[in-house]
Amino acid sequence: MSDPKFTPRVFSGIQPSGGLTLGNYLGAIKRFVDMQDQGGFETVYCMVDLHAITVWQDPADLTKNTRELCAGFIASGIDPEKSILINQSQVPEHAQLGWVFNCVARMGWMGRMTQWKDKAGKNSENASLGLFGYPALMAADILVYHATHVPVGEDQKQHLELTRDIAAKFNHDYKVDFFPLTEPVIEGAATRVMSLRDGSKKMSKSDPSDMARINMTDDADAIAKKIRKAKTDPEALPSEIKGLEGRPEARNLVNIYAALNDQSAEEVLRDVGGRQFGEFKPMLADLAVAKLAPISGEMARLMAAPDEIDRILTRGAERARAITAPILRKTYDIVGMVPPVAL
Ligand code: AQP
Repeated sequence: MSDPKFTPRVFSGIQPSGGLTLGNYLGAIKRFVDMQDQGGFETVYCMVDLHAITVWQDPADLTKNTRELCAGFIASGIDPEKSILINQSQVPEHAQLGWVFNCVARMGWMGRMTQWKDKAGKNSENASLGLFGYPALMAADILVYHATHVPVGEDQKQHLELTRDIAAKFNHDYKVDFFPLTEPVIEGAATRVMSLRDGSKKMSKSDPSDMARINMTDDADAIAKKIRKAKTDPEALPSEIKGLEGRPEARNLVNIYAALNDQSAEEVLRDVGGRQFGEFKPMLADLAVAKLAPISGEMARLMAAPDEIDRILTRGAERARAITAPILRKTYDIVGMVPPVAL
């Protein structure tokens, strides 16, 4: 249960580090839309461009990907009137609180993050300082809104735990009860969509193989081809979940089907148990095209008017700053920073 002292507020973000994938859609954006529409929360959704540059981004691609991500949010059902839609760099309080949290978080905490280990790999001496500090900025993204809930995919669980650790350490060190202990919301049949080529690897927008992922901008032919070529095993589908044990690729396709069709994996297996992949894959491809084609069509329409996207983001930043500026100022007061005075 979240602390009743805090306004129920949802924050989540996605990096404009490439085109949106089906993993981002099922693991994150679909949940963002649900939380917006269910009511009871203020919702803030962000294109985390400052996070994206922790690894090299071509500037023109970053601009395009940020606008395309914004189009993807809106085409998927995020309403910029109901939700606050922003890109991180237009709301400077994210980076400013991020600096304070760089001074609260400990090196040892950061070094234990699996995303850091995965992304820096063996060449950590050559990784950016920003990549190491990524989770402190992510904590600031969330806590600069006093967000109480954060919908994310399974891979972000550890960063959410660190966000709670940073909030707790700040509150403890300064003897305040200022930052909430945010709840992760990791729900649905596809909290971890896997690569279509390797069931042990997450589907990722930066995977070098385009066949490993479904992009939200893929057309019907590309979607059907990628699903047809997806790695599977020679067995028929089981009728019960336990029959998916040790079959990560089969499990992944069933989970994708379930999430796209708003069903549980159990329900899907009840219907398709006993069928071969030769039969199931075309069913999945038809479903994916039916669900994704309207979104990609709407994305293309929105991308044809980039000025309108820029206006939405500028307006979003204005609304966001009405929340973030007072929270940052109060943080600075707690830390002991001298405030400006009227001249
Ligand atoms: N495969 C996935 N399954 C379920 N959820 C996923 N998410 C990402 N991939 C999957 C969720 O999408 C949100 C945004 O993620 P992100 O773009 O900020 O960073 P990421 O997790 O690093 O995503 P990618 O696609 O793997 O990006 P790159 O390749 O740039 O690192 C998060 O809620 C995440 O859980």
